[in-house]
Amino acid sequence: MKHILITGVCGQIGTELVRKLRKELPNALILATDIKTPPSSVLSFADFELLDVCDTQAVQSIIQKNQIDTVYHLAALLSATGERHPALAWRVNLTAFFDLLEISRNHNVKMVIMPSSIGAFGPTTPRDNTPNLTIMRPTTMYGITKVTGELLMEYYYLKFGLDCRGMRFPGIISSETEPGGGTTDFAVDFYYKAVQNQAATCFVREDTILPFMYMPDAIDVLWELAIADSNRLSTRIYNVTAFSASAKDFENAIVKKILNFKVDYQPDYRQQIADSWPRSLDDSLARNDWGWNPKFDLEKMTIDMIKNLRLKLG
Ligand code: AKB
Repeated sequence: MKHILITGVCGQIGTELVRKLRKELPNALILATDIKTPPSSVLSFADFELLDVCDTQAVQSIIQKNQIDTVYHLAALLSATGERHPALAWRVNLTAFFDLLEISRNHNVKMVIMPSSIGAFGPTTPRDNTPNLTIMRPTTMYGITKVTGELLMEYYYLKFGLDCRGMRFPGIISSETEPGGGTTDFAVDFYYKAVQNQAATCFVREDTILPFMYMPDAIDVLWELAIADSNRLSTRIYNVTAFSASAKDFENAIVKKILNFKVDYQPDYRQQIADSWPRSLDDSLARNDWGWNPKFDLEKMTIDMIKNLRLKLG
């Protein structure tokens, strides 16, 4: 029986990952944790304990007590929040992650899965069809913690045999839990505003192109990479993407379904972050090594998002 620990379960990914893990592993111990109490949906799929990932003693005690063998480490500050609180981003995204890796190797954890991000790239990275292995000089604290986290994962795998696996997620769009503090959050906001017949204010220019993925695909990435045969993995960290779109492309896709939707573009400090990230990713390694293949493009996602948000928001 698997004993799984999820940190940061209250975030955008965690709230949906628990459902998938429970479906795939009905008999597993799934221990979801966060510094705040989760929505009731999480509690119906997993046990829950309050946990501050910066409290090393508490992390160690939870891992030991529950004989954890697999960790999904989702606790993190996103890019825009990280720019406002760089020291906290370092502590949560990196110091706590380093401590978690140390605890894992010393207490029989077999696998650690941690999402990285397109934020790990920087302005000197080739921005189109960005390769898996390329220049990585991020200029945000978020990016610095993500690229360093990636290096730590490779190190712990090579030196200690800890099976670390990560994926560089693009902007993730979900109808269930709203993101908090990311640079790609504008796209999610468009859908919420459109369904409530409100105009959106967008904090990046309309021609800002970034890679994106719909949450059901992101959950598949997390599951498929975790169960992939280790012998087939040619790297520990994979680029993954579904489609690239500009802010205007999102607006146009929504207007096809909700005719009166309007966006006011008012770029702020997040424009500079977006401009330092890839416009599109080469994820052929993930496709070749473990069969990654997204199901949603912008149009399919837009139909599903609007349907789900109408049900949710009435
Ligand atoms: C963010 O915008 O910070 C995240 C990410 C791309 O990592 N959504």
